[in-house]
Parts: sequence; structure tokens; C-alpha cells
Amino acid sequence: MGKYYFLIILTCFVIKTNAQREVQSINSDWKFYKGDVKTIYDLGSIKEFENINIPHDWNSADILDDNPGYYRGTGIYEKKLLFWSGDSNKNIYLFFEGVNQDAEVYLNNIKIGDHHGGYTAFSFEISSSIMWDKDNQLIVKVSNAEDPDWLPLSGDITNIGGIYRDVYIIKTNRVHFDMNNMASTGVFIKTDGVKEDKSRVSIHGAIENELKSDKKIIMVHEISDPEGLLIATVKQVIKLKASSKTEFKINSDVIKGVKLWSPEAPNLYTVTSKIFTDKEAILDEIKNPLGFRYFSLDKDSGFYLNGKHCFIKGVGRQQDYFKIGSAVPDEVQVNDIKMIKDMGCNFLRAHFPQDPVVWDECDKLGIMMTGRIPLFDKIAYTKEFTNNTMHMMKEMILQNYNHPSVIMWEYMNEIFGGMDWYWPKPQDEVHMKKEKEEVVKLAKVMEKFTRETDPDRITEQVFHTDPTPIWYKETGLTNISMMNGWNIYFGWYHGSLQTVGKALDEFRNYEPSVPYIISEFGAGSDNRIHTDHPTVFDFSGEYQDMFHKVYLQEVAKRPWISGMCIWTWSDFQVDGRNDVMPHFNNKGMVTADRILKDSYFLYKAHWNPQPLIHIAGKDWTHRTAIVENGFSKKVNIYSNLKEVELFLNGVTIGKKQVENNEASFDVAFKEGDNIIEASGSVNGQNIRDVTVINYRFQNFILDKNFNKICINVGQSRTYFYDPLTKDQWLPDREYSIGSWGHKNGQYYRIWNDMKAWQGIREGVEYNIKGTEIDPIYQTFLVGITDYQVDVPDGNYSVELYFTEPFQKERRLKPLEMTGADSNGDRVFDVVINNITVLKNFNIAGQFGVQQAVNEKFRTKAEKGQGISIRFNPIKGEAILSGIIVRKI
Ligand code: GCB
Ligand code: CA
Repeated sequence: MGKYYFLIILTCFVIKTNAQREVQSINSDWKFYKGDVKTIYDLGSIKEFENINIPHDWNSADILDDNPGYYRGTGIYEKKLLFWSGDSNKNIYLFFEGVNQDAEVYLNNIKIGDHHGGYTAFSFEISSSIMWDKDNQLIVKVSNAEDPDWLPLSGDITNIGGIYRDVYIIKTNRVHFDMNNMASTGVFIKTDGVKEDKSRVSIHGAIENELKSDKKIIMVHEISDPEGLLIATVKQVIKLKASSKTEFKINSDVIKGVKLWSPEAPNLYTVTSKIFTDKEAILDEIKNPLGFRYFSLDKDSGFYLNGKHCFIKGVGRQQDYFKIGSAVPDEVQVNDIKMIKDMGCNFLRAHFPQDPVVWDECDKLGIMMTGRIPLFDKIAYTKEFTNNTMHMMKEMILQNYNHPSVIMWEYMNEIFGGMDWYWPKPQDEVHMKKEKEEVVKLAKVMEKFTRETDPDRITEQVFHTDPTPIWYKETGLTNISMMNGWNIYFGWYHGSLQTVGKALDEFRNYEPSVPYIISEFGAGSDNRIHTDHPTVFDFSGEYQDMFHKVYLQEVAKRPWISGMCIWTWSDFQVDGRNDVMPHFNNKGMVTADRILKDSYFLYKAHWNPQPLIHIAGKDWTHRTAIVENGFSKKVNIYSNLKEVELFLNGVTIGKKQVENNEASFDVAFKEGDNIIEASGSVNGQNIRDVTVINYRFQNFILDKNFNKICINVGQSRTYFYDPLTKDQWLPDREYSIGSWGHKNGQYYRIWNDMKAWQGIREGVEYNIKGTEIDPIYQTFLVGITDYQVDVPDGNYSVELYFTEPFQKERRLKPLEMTGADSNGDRVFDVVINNITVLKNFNIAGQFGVQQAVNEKFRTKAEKGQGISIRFNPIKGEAILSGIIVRKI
């Protein structure tokens, strides 16, 4: 009964809306096969189809595993589609929001079309291939294999494979707005005269008549204000020729008193475009966003929106989420934009055109955008490559032309990076000359093309600063676009935090006549790592905050900087990255699963005027302090209030003035839970933040209370918290009587003369296979012979953590001080309390390189001698990464 009623209602609904276009997602119930077939007719032989839903990213697992690289090849998607013959008088389209990277689409074994480039939408008409009232077989053959003619050719991204954005079916009448203009809406909206309050909306586009006869139609565009009230209508009677496309261009009358679009007040108007028959039956209807705003740039004072100075506060974003890779649902993307807004940002940059839902949300929330195509590090010199680059730019512009959020188009990122970083050095002069010439040629083509395609937006290129930024100036690349973006990583990859200000000035002086934006800057952090002594590349949240504070200060002194765009919004997954979190770039303001980091709140305090109090270090909930009795430690509060008061376990510690959005208190922590509350008031409203920090005190002298100690051997500054075991790993130290530590051995400090952290950063950056706690293995002592832990008498378990960090070829280089012998060998015995527990231990030989190895032993401490661990070298020097001693 219920079902029957539902059917009737559904039918009525279909009949009623029949006149207009219908848009429906087809994301569910697909089949997927990772592999290729010879021809489309061989699909029947595939047995291993997997059931999946869209969005789908076939690399979400293999970019996180320990094997280098990820599947780059072909994948086949299949879906059954049923079309009702009642629709046979319609035009039916498939609309893909994004498939990475090449797609071939077949319906019932007929090739419908193909599309290249992973980040733009495309659509195909399928009407003539449909079998009505029957199952239709849709096949999408996707490839993410390297394609020398298509961007991106490089970059810090994963070239994932898959239908990773929504797929839709669109049904229209035979007469409809242009469905054949690069998956755009077919209607393009411009505004003029906004500045003078004489706004005029001009609308152009095309209408397709797929009837075999001429047709007279009435085209209407209704402009509604943010509340939905109709404020203007433009109308035109058009005679459409049979089977043809007719272009139109039409202006509204002057509209006065429009509400401007801005980040503070994103007044979003709508243009509803309709086609009627001359009998007033509706044939088609689409909606487009409209915003009234104008902007300009000044080389000395930055960016102006609607005549007012507007400092650009941005983040860069990838489409990525923890463990699901690029297959990010719309909801997550929308939440991202909301969180970005809440952080106080007014700008978004991405390395590639974002999902349509992102552009929409930016319109709604008032986030300005730069649309960018993924051209990184290098180019190809072919005509195809140039054409493809233009093609992608055009798709991006046409598909997103109407978004008021878009202020800028960008086409090259760090384009000389390829020859600066990857080519064998010394670089080959001929090759370099050629690369420079070709890049400049392409930049000029792209600049002209972008300006012609959209004369109303700013054009931008983005440069890198190390080691040879001068190439950008020498080649004239800095004098082509309307805005120069500089990716500044001083105090991270190179330079130091002391040189940030100088660097900002230096790159501006390359081309003082061109407006300047910091298009990227950032530092990584892993919320398992914390420290009281932040140092470059330690991946502590404390260093990340310190880094960002310096940038905020230096930028504030320079009015000519149009804005700063943090790299990056969230930690994101990239197969090839190593460091403390292999496969992640962790420069995010939030983690890959969207946990807010302290830096997020630092910016929020600076950029979002809503009252905020945040206790920095809140995510460092489980701490260990190496202390004798109690101890005192600074707690920083990020706030935009004038004054904050801090309470420890309900008792006030005092009030402090907030300076530079920060107040700092000395807190005498006790062992166990410490309830920290910060509070203040503004306009009679009480604002507070509260957290519980648990301290475990580790006495310096190991006494009868000793239970367990975890030592991150070879790491002298940072604490590491393992969320799985809840172990708190302490930094290593030199031995002193009654305590623990190494008697000898060298902290291995990574060697790389290009990097800021040369000789500072402890350990190596490699992915250690077979573990999640890479930072324990990545840091180690070389040349250790004695480690001593002065536990009281009793029975203990001793767990030793090892890895051979170096490939043989590095072990063979004496300069690298890996401690291997001249044959690259390293063999040693391990003796615990005079018992040899590991004989001829050869890590590389037995386990391979960069493998996590741990060995557990039992031992007895007697006569007040504690536990002594000896490493007797046989070939080369011994190496040790970590120790856990536990009472049993
Ligand atoms: C850059 C790139 C970006 C990287 C970033 C980094 O300059 O534009 O794609 O992810 O550096 O974190 O190294
Ligand atoms: Ca270690």
C-alpha cells in the first residue's frame, strides 16, 4: 500500500518537473577493477570486480604502505543504468565532476568520448547510445599513468587514480542552455559599474536547439538578492535555428544600491536563467551565483576589495583526508571551508581546481579564491603540452567564471624547481638555457590566454626561493603576471627564522613594481612530538607555532605584502614524502583527520575577531617531566582579549595582559592531572578554555618506585607520545650516576648542505618499514658502546630498538659518518649485564635496511649495579635507536 502511494507521488513529481532539466547523482553501486583489458569486449572476462561507491580513489591504501610508489595504471569502472522510454524525447548527459587523470567513457560498448586532466569537470551527451527500458552498461576506463603531455608532470601531490568526484546524469529538453561548452553552465555573468553604484549585469552564453525545426523561445534571467527577492529581470525573444547553437548577450538595466560581496558580508545574489516556449511553458532553468564586488592591487599597499584595503589571509588546500585519500565526500569539503572561515581566513589557494562544492561554499562564506591549474616544477616543450595547459585553464575558467569568490587565476608554481632540485648537478648549461626559454615562452602564452579568457581577474605566478630564485628575475618571469607569489620557507627548508624579514624584502626587490603575495609558507608538525626547546625541523607543534609567529610579525611590518597564504590547511598524504610521518606533508593547521592544531588557534586569535581564548599545548595531554620534585613550566594562551586569568586546579595564578595575541604564565605542575583553565571577559561575556594535562614525573635518580622508562635514543630534544601504547618516550641524555643515559656515541645529525637543518636535525628522514613510530627509529646514536640504566635491584625486561638507517651506498661514504666500516658493514654484539644477548648482530644483513627491529630480553639487576648494556663492535660501529626498560 505504502509503496503504491509512493509510486503515484513519484510519478506526479516526475510529470511536474518534466519540463525542466533533471540532475541526479549516480554515485552508488559501481563496480571497479584495478587493471586493464585489451578491448572493451573483454570486460566480461573480469572476475575480480569490486563493489564501490563514488567518490573513489584507488590509491588511498597504497600511498600509505611501506612500499615506495603507488599504482599508476588503468582502472575500469562499470555501472548499470536504467533509462525510461518516457525520457526518450530528452537529451541525456553524463556529467563527471572530476576523474584522475584520463577517462574514456563507453555506453553499451560505444565510445562516448574521452577526457584528459584530473581536476576539471566534463560531460558527454549519451542520448543516442541509450537502450530504453533496459539495462545500459556504462564503462569508464580511467588511467593515472604518467602522461608526458599532461599536467601535472611533478609536484608534492599524489597523482591518484579514480572517479574521485561526483558523477551525475542530466536530462534536458531538446532546447536548453549550452551543454557543450567545457562542462560550464553555458551562461556567463559579468558585472560593471559596481564601484559607482551603477551596477549592470551582463549575461552571455548560448542556447542549443536540438530539434529538427526552428524554435522561437523567450529567454529570461531573473536576478534575486541574497534574501531571494527578485530585483531585476532581463528578457529576450530569440529565434533558434533548427539543430544549432545560438549565442546571446544581454545586459540588465542599471541596478542601484546593491549589497556588495565581501568576506565580512558575502552577499550572494542569484541569476536564474530560464527558457520558455512562446506559450510560456518552461524548457530549461539553471542557476548561477552572482556577487557585486570590485578589487584592485597596489604595489605598495596591497589588495583592495570594494575600495577598502583588504589583507589576504589564506590557506592552501588539497583534496585529501586521512586514509580515504582524494575520495573526500562533499560534506568534508564543506566542513573544511567552514573551519577555514572560522580560523579567520578570507582566501583559499589550491594546487588544482577544487571540487565544485568548494567554489560554492567559498561564495557563500566569503572566502576569496585563486583558481590554479596543476603546473609544477617543470614543463614539457611540446605543442601538445602547451595546448593542454591552455585547455585546462579554459575549462577551469569557464566552469568557475561566475563565482564571485574568484579573484585570481594562477598557472605556474615553482616552475624552475625541477631544474633546481632534481637534475643531476652540476646542471647542464644547455639544458638549463632551453628550460628557461621554454618556460618563459609558455608563461607568456598562458598570461595572454588567461587575460583574454577572463579580463576581470588577477593573474598570478608563484616562485620558489631556494637555491636559485634569481632565475625568476633573470628570465623576466617576475615581470609577466599581475601578481607575483613567493613560496617562502625560510626557517624550515632553508635560511632561519632570523632571516625571514630579509627574505621577504629581497624577493620584493626583484620586481618592486609588481604586487606581491606570500603564496606559501609553512612548517610541519606531528602532534605526537613535543618539546621545550623548539628547533628547526623537529616537527613539534611548538616549533610550528614559533615559525608562524615570526611570519605574522614580519608580515605586519610590511604594508606592501598583499597577503599571506599558509601552506597548508590540513596535513595531506603524498606517497613519496618521508620525515616523521612517512607519506604525509604535515604542515597543516589541522591533522589529516581534521584535529585542530595549536597553530590553527594562533591564527584564529590574530584573524578572527570573535572572542577567543586557547590554551596552547592542549593536545600534549600526556607528558613526562624529568624532575626531582615539582617544577614550573610556561603555558601560553592565544587570545584576542585584553587580559586573561589562569587557574590551576581551580586556584588563580594571576592575570596577564595579552600582547601580540598571546599571554604566558608560569605554572607549577603537579604529578597527575592538572586542570588548567584560562578565562577572561569581553563586553560582559565570559570566555574560557579548559584542559587537563597529565604529568608523570620521572625522577632523575631511579629509585624503588621505578616502573618503566622509554628512551628515544639519539634524540636529545623532543618528547614522543605513542597514542597506541600510551608510552611517553623521553629524550636521550648522557649518563650520570643513579640515573640513565649513554656513556658515549654520537647523536646522528642529518647531512644535507642544502638544508636549514644541516647539523641540527637529529636522525634521518627515511620511512622506517614495519612501524608507525618512525621517529623512534629515525634517531639513533652511532658508535655507542655503553648504555647504562641505574634501576634498583630486581627483574626487568629490556627492549632494544634498532634500524640500519643507511643504504649500502651511503654506508660506503666515510664523509657521511654512518659508522659503517670501509666495506659498508656494521656488525656488533650486544651484552646485557654480562650476558651476550645478540651475537654478530648485523641489522642490514639480517633484516634489511630501514626496517624496524626490536628485540626483548629479560635481565636481573643485582648488587646496585643497575642494567648495563654493552655494544661490542665487530665491524664498523654499533648503532641504537631506542630502549624500553620495564620492571617485571
Ligand atoms: C611547495 C609546494 C607545495 C609543497 C610545499 C612543501 O613549495 O608548492 O606543493 O607541498 O612546498 O610543503 O614542501
Ligand atoms: Ca631514536
